[in-house]
Amino acid sequence: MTAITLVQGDITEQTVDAIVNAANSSLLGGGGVDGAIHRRGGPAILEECRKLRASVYGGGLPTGRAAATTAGQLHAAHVIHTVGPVWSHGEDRSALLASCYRQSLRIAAELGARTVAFPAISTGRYGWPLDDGARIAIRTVREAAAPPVEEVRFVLFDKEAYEAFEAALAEPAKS
Ligand code: AR6
Repeated sequence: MTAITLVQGDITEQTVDAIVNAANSSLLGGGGVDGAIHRRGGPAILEECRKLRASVYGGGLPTGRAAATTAGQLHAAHVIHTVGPVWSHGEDRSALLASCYRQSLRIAAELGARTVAFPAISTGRYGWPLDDGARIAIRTVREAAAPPVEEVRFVLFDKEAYEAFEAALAEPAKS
């Protein structure tokens, strides 16, 4: 069974096989986690993102999908870029948010990753309410994590995010 762990901190400082990036569909970088990953990982990541755009994702990486590149100078072998949905009051986009976790885990498994670090996708600039984002993240990882992934580590930037994930993790898994 895959272990789900929580840490408060900066995802770019983690030593894991794969780090998941809360990217945007351009794959060309941005603020938040995305900015930090490109800054700390160096230009090799952007170079591979450009190649992905030139080959497979000319129209951009669709929301809910994921794609991998090198991790450059980060202490990881891979960065898995995924595009979270922007929060909407009028529309339920939670299936897209769950898809980010599911697709990222699928790619991590294909890459043979045993340890994977996730940020709280969509809960920053994309405005997703933290408690709900945490519940979707934990529920989806419980359902979808499979060998060879042994540990899924959520790396939460601040205390509020950490506590939201702690509460979600304390809720019993639905059978
Ligand atoms: N380590 C871990 N978590 C972080 C870090 C970090 N270094 N920095 C921020 N967070 P966000 P989104 C937290 O905005 O909502 C970008 O511009 C942050 O506190 O990074 O999916 C992209 O290019 C929040 O809880 O991602 C897109 O345009 C969580 O990570 C857009 O933002 C996600 O915040 C994506 O927005």
